[in-house]
Amino acid sequence: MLTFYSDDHRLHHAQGEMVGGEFKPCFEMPARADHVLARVRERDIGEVLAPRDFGLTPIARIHTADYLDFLQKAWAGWAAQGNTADFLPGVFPARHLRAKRPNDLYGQYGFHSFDCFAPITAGTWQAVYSSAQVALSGQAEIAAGAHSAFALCRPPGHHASADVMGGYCYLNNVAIVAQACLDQGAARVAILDVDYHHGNGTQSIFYDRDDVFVANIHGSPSFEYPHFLGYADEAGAGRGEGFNLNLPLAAGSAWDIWGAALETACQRIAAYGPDVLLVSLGVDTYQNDPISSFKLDSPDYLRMGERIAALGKPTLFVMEGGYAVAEIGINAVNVLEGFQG
Ligand code: Q9C
Ligand code: ZN
Repeated sequence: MLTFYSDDHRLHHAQGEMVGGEFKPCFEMPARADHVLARVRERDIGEVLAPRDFGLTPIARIHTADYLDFLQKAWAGWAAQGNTADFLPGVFPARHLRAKRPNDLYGQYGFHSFDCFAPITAGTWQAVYSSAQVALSGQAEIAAGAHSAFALCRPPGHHASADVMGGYCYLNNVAIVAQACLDQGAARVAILDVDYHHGNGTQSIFYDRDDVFVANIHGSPSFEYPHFLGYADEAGAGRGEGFNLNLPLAAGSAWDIWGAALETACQRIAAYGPDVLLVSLGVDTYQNDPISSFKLDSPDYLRMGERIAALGKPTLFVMEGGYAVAEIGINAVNVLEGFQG
């Protein structure tokens, strides 16, 4: 299968994040994409292509104008105030406050964030814009008749909702692609999110819709990030009722439990009968991932790909998380090789 990739991901390399009360190097780092790309080449799964530029229009189908305006202007405004270090938010319109968008940049950052894990740097906008174009280029390949493609996105996207960033995510690449599929004539799209963390952004974007079925397998929010979404009783709302499936799992889950959840998700996807399948491919379910608790081993990712392939749908894999940097390439490409058989 073809892989889409842009070097622009390198433009987003933030200084750090809070871990155990200390400011430590970001887990979400450029080396992640480098390792995946190296493995794609080593295993020779297919050509690597630069993305095409589809512009802002498909991105604006998912994200609000205010949000995109903030993301594009934030760094320049921050730098104009004399700052040189990363821009991070610190105040959010949580319960008991008023969610009215302020005029100042710092207030707007809090308004458009749910945590402090989406820093803005000089190159963040270009990196996230190109990451979305990588995803859209994969979508175009599927729309042109390919059975599968791999969008090697970085930064990831599944924690970002229509107007709120967080969890290393700014633009929701998989959601942008799902909407592009629909806009080009697909009637039903399924998203299978296998990242260790619940894809809260993706869920929220499609929660009241029946044209995108979203299935998530993840560490339960009862103990794991993002803490405030991802429970099993979240099944969709309004006409979207029954079109969201959450399979939260216990800490320490290994392939026996994880694979059973995948089986459940795949049966629901098969029953939905999508025209296209989009996989939010996070490999932070790996046993040696530094921020996760699941116990998947590298060969398990081959089985994951095999089961997804058995759905028989045109499938776009969209890279999300995975922080065991040395093994992220092996695990991600194992899914693709398992899929290809
Ligand atoms: N102790 C993705 O995998 N970490 N994002 C918070 C709090 C944020 C993960 C840690 C994890 C975000 C795309
Ligand atoms: Zn994750």
